[in-house]
Amino acid sequence: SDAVRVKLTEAERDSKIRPLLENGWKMVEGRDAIFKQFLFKNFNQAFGLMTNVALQAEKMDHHPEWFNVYNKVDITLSTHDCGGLSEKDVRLANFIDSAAQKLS
Ligand code: HBI
Repeated sequence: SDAVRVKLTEAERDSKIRPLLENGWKMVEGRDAIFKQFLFKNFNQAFGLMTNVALQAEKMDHHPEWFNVYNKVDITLSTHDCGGLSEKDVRLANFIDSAAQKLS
């Protein structure tokens, strides 16, 4: 739906983005986006996260910008449809945190 692809308000950022920032996500400099680096024990766990997230992202039609080397996965989330953070980023970020917890 289009309703979840609109930029978050300040009040929504306080209730929905702040908890993510308290859980390891960072605001990206110069861009309305969030970033988190995930560190695993090995490549299998890192790629396990990417596999779970890829299938969910496709279902949501909301795709991460990401970079993997061995046991590390860097993930940036933003919504190009609105040029910033939307509810979709919140939902995907929470899915990613939960998937990462289950793996490690
Ligand atoms: N993924 N992160 C992200 N942001 C978007 O705005 C987006 C997407 N995946 C697909 C998508 N938009 C489609 O709605 C089209 O814009 C391709």
